[in-house]
Amino acid sequence: MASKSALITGITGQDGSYLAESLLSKGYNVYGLVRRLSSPNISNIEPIRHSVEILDGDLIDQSSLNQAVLQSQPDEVYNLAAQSFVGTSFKQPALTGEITALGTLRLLEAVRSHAPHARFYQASSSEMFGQVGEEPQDETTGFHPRSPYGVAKVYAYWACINHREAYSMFVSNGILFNHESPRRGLEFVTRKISHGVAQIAQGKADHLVLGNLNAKRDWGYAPEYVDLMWRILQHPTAEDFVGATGESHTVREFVEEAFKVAGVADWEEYVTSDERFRRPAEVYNLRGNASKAQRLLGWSPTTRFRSLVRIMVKAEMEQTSGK
Ligand code: NAP
Ligand code: F7E
Repeated sequence: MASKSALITGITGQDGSYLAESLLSKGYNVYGLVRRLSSPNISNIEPIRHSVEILDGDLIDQSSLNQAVLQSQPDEVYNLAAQSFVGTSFKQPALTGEITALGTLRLLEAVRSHAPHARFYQASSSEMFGQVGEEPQDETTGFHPRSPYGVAKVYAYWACINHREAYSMFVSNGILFNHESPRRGLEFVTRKISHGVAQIAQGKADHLVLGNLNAKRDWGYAPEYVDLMWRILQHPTAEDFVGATGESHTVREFVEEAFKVAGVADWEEYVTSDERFRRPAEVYNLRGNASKAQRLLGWSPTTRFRSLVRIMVKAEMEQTSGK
């Protein structure tokens, strides 16, 4: 049987790079959409850059998406590209809407025109739940987004369902809770902490400034979540699934555990909280229920909170010490 082809938008990001590796190991032909930057940002895909086909394109530009779909003739499309940082979405709300909301619609339209039988995965987010009215959150929980990012993801989520219903396309949402790794961007809180703690442990920094230490998140390990994305598209019918660990912890607990792993006592001496890193509207508490994914897809994450912190801090200590 001929190999399947997959088109990944956001291949240079955390999830895109893990997903590309996973699909290559399954024998897929992998195409990655990459936008033009003044300095290329390909460190995450450096080891596999010769095994994947890079296509120029931007979620803001319809014709580049049409071309990417035509060139790749995908069996599966994974839409992982987004302006994905909630903090920036408050500063650049219209750009976030252009990329994260309308960009998804543009890609759906490109697939509808040029590969209507392709299966389409949308990177939906627990940030859509926002100000939650029930705990834990699952596929039936209502949305109350609390940021321009969350609002844009709600638009994209419904655009996907509308294409599924209006045009009988195979479009599925993965509503994934936070998932992290050493490839996480430095501005996200887990990586900011693991990086900051490693710097402090090695005497290269003497403090770490954060925002709201009381926020709670359901943090999982990214490589396990890209496996869920693939499983969602192998399911016989297009449906939406939550991906989560079912456990939530505060930012403060993440900090405490990270200092413990790094072997630095008295974390409170190094960490301060500053308004600069607080958001105009906060999502205080998220915890997911992934029992549908467990039941129908056989997916359950195995990396728990303390192992995740350990993976991230150890990777950072090695990098910071130049090993
Ligand atoms: P990420 O590391 O920030 O990666 C985002 C990717 O999108 C990067 O490859 C980026 O390219 C690309 N991109 C941004 N703007 C673009 C544009 N205009 N056109 C084309 N590509 C563009 O994000 P991630 O953590 O891997 O997350 C993947 C997806 O899942 C995102 O849609 C995110 O919103 C969503 N999500 C993430 C989580 C999580 O916890 N990680 C949870 C739920 C949902 P550059 O390298 O050029 O910047
Ligand atoms: O913040 C608090 C902050 O920026 C987590 C994205 O992948 O997951 C991510 O969004 C929490 C928030 O991630 C700092 O206020 C405290 O309550 O790491 P984050 P996020 O906003 O949860 C979802 C599921 C996505 O879909 C998004 O794309 O931590 N916090 N102090 C801080 N956050 C940051 N960034 N920096 C701080 O100093």
